[in-house]
Amino acid sequence: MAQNGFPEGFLWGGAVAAHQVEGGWNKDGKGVSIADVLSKGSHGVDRVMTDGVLPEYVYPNHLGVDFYSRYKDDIALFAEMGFKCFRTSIAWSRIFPNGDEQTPNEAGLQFYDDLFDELQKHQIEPVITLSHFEMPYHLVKEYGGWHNRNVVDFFVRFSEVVMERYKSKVKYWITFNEINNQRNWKYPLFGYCNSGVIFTDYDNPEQAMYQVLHHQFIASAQVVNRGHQINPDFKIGSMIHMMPLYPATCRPEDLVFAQEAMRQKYVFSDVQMRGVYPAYIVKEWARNNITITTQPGDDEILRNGCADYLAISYYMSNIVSPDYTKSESALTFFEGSKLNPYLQASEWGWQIDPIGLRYSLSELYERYQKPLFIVENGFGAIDVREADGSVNDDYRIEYLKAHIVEMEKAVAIDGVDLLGYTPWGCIDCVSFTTGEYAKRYGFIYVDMNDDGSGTLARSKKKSFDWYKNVIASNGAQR
Ligand code: BGP
Repeated sequence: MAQNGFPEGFLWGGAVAAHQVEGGWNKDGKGVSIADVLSKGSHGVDRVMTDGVLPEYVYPNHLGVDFYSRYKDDIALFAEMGFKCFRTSIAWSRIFPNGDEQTPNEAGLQFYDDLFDELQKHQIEPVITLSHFEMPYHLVKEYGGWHNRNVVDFFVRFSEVVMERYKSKVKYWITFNEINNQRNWKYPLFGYCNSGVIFTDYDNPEQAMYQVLHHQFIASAQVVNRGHQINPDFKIGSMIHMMPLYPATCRPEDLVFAQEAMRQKYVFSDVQMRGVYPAYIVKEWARNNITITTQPGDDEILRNGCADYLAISYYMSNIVSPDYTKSESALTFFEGSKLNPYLQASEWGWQIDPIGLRYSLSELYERYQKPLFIVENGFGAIDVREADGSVNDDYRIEYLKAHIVEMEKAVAIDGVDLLGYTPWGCIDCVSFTTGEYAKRYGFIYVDMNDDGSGTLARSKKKSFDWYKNVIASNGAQR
């Protein structure tokens, strides 16, 4: 191990998702995906789930940042920063436009072949998410999304097709992006995009959510299993949105409340990492009269499909207490939480907590004893471009630096086996929660604005050279 704490071969890189960067929403046979019918929001979070009937310009994902045609130039910039890996997703609707066809769309498969070849040319390892907040819209309309068990088979077939096709080009896979975020009732958008289901449309929303999840757990386990048959060297991860929930005070009631709240996150990784539903959730279902429809053999499928590593996104922490009401959480990301007096928050109420990252890594590593991968972390901000075109994003550098310091402690002091680090939105892209271009994360600025103006030209922000140095020194210079 290198003296600075990061192991040799540590995967420094960046992350995006297909629907937030690619654009080309109807090119080369691509079908309509759920992300294509989400309207733009505003500074707050009010993206509208439409039926694809609004005028085209209000759908930011139709254009993304035109990565579909500009990926070669963008990858050259990633290579200039020294990226060892690049995380993106495969748009399911490029491969199976409706989701339920027998034959995949060759043009869609070819696009990712070319993309992976380009990465390979620069020795950048792809890290590929199979489901990142999008699915063919047809499966939502005709099948009711992931509430319908047939969707499991469609997803497994899609996954088999791409894992077979790219078995010599892609080693790191992730089944579902932030599978646990569906539980964040404050943002029904997460559940909708992950599963095509609005849980509150059901009489028992909790039961509907767990039914959806059971199907996704089964699908994920089957994909892990099939993937290992296709190529035993594959590393297939599950992923959660990690947001530690701290007790608001040292009052024991607060501690137990926070512990129970955390289980609502851990249940997702517990099932995928251990292959069995934990006792606390079985008890919870019994208490709340929740019944999940399963099929014979499901337990075995789960047991035989444990993920190889746990990927996490990490942006913030929150504090919770049984005393907090829903309305008090207006300023924070999480329902039932308040602003933490010891932390600062971004304009969107995302509370900045680098130490929480170290805490999270240690907790998760001790819980599962399997490698971890930070596949998202970053600071969304409204960047100002100076007259000379420069963007002095010192706040972003400061945020990332502080997180890297804590990440190193997790590796060097706590002994966490950490595979890599891919800051979110390494190139500016469409914000997921707000649908805006204005909320930016990138090292690379994209000239695109929410009023539709902009040339889509790329330029380097101050953080570009800073991150390049971080990577070149394997994290020592930051
Ligand atoms: C995560 C999602 C990403 C990304 C990120 C930042 O939850 O996995 O897709 O968008 O959050 O969120 P936002 O773009 O809303 O700022």
